[in-house]
Amino acid sequence: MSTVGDEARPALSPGAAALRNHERDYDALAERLARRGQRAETVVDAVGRFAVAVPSWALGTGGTRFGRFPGPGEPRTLAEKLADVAVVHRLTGAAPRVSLHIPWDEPDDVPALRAHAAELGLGFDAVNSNTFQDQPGQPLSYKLGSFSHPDAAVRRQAVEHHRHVIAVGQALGADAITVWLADGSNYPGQMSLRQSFERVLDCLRDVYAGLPAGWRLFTEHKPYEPAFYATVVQDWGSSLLLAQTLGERAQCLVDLGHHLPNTNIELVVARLLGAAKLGGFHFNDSKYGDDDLTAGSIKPYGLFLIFHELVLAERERLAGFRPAYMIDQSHNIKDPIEDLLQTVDQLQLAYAKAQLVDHAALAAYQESGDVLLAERTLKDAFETDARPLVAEARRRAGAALDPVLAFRASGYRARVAAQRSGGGYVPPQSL
Ligand code: LRH
Ligand code: MN
Repeated sequence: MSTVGDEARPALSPGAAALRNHERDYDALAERLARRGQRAETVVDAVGRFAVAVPSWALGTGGTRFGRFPGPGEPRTLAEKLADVAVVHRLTGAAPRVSLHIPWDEPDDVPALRAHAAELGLGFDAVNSNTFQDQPGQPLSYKLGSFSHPDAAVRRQAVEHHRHVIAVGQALGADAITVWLADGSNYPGQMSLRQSFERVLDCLRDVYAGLPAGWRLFTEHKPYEPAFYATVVQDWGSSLLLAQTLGERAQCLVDLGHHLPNTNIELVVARLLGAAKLGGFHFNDSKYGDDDLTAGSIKPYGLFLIFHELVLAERERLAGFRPAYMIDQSHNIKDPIEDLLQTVDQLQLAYAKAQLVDHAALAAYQESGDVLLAERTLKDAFETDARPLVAEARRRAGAALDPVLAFRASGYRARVAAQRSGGGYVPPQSL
């Protein structure tokens, strides 16, 4: 990439100026990495292969029990949600799939939805069941649980729901189901701690037995909420027990927000990787509880350390390593599309930095017991400004150098705000 003196040239358009700055930043970083014996191209290619799924439930404004502050142009239909996901994919080049939540986003015409998604260049990732709410007309309530419910009829109802979710997913071309159960208790004595787990395992066995060929079942643990004393699948150990008992197509899903403060999540990831039971992620960030904040916004070093474990597994071609990368966030105060653009960027960045670890040096320092230089080897990668590598990967994918600024410049939100309040539908091609 050649650059010449600026003074002779007329002022560049903002786009051209941004590209020129990017090229200079990229060149400078590539030169610096080369001095460290690293190839910028290798990282750009790796980032180019990274992809994450967008949750169908995060395109509208999220809220808390205290309130929700909806923004302009909220998607009203699944088709409009897909249009918004297509915008995230177009600007990042890394969000080609949607993870649906059933029945929140139950398609009324599956073939039409699948065709519409394909037109938009989108596919479907793991589908999510929901036995944490009662639906209108539902015969039996999940108030006291679903798979762990004392009443066998409620458990059967919940198993039937999972079979339905799998059928919808199969028709959409998905190949996995995520099972997060709110099952638990609020008071000591309310629920048998062992029998509730046995009942969950029994029901999961029924669901697992009906898994289509090539499908996986992800168990998602969570320490509390909505149960505030004991949650049946409370931690990674409980999730791993289930996955190991069910069979090789059952794996554990790690939602970053589902860990008590100060939990070493990268250690949990390393344990599940070692057991060939890491099925996937729900990426987000949190300060206190399941806050569902933007990934990388609170603990960016923690996110990097998780990706470090993933890159090690990738490099070692670890058995069973095929993680489903998905986002699970609640966009309470940021524009949902902008939040997702920022999230994908943060995930691409953490992945790029993890690729920059000098793995040979790290292994040598670990083996020789050089604690400080081992730690510094990780920090050198984390403290490298890898943004030009991520921007270059996006540029090569025909996406935006800076997705958030490109989205703002597109005026998409204003357009959909006008259309959706007026009842029209805005095709994403109009970005
Ligand atoms: C539970 C959870 C689960 C989803 C829900 C939307 O907290 O993380 O993954 O079903 O959020
Ligand atoms: Mn989740």
